[in-house]
Amino acid sequence: MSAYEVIARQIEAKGLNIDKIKDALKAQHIETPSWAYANSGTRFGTFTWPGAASNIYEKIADAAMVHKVTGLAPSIAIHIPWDKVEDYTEIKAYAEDLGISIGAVNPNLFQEQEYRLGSLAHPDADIREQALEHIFDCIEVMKETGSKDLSLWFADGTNYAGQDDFRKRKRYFFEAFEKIYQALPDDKRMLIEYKFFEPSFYHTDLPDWGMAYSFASKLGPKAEVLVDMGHHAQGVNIEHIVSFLLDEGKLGGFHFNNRKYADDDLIVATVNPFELFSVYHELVKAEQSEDEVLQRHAKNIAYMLDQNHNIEGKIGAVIQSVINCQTAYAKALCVDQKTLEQHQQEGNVLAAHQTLMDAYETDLRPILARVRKELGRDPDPIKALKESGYEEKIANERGTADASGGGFA
Ligand code: PSV
Ligand code: MN
Repeated sequence: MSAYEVIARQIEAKGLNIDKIKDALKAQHIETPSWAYANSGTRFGTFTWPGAASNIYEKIADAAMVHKVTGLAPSIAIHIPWDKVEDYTEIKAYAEDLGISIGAVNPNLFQEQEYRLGSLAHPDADIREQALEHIFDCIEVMKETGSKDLSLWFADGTNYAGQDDFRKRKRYFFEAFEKIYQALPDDKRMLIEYKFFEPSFYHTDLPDWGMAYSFASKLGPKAEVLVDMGHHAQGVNIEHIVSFLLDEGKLGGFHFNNRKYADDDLIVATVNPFELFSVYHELVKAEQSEDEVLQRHAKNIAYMLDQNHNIEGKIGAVIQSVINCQTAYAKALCVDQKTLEQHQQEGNVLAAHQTLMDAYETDLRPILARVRKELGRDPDPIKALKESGYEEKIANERGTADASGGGFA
């Protein structure tokens, strides 16, 4: 019996259908971020990588390569103005030619000198207006590229007690959000991303899921919350937040990455794979729920990476993240939900935990290799990248770009 057959039988013995699991895995979609392909670093410095992308065309080509070897990354998120071009219909066509599409559009409201005291919550009405205009421009970019999601993150906050008035800033945000909401076409949505600190160190205007949720709820159905895995205090139970937002119909998207200490933007699931599995477990339960509203909502989530690799090659690191999302999803799909529910109902604490762990501890690599083969991909995407010669090719053609190609420098 092959390794695939052994595990497939083990899974079917739990009453699960291996073909359904494979179908779900084939439909998985992870969006990669344009900024992950460029040279980026920390405030201490930036290490350049041979062949790292320095414009949106190169970033799209790299994202297309990731899709080519994984089969589950058919879109790229862009960040404006890092990815600013004259004609956005051109990059849409370029991406489509390479087999991918333009995903979320991220306005950048944290780099200009004007934003020292904030963007939408800046004390000066002219700066608030400038920030709002930039977001309106990004909505136009969405229309031209066919993007569905406006992904909003704000560095707004203060560094010192008494520096500004919380309540006033909150109201500025809501006023601006209402205008953005109105400008957004009905087939598009705005995702509100929170982050508890950094670059502001005393207070951040949108620090947690509760405040993002409050704004999104008041705005209406086109506004939802985006969960970035690195944007919580240590020890916060992210899967619980995910479950709550799912149940409220307000979970719009993810920024997957991993961290050890703060917002480290490391390769997904390299520090805490169990956390990612636990998040996917909540998602799978919602996807498989008999509650149709919940099910529909779960199927409409934007799964995006948000990473900044500063000591390693860009493309392999993105592929590894995509693979780690695939692994977590596969394990969550292998949870015996019926038995789990039964143990929960009976209050059998240990058996419930063991049922969950049984899926987490199953080595699904043979199943994933089979899924990739059936998608027409190499069973080992990292090896496929190496063997393709793509990295040498771009290093030769592009050379080593300086650190200003987009992304945090
Ligand atoms: C902020 O830390 C953030 O998570 C936001 O999503 C930004 O758009 C992104 O990182 C920039 O790398
Ligand atoms: Mn993010």
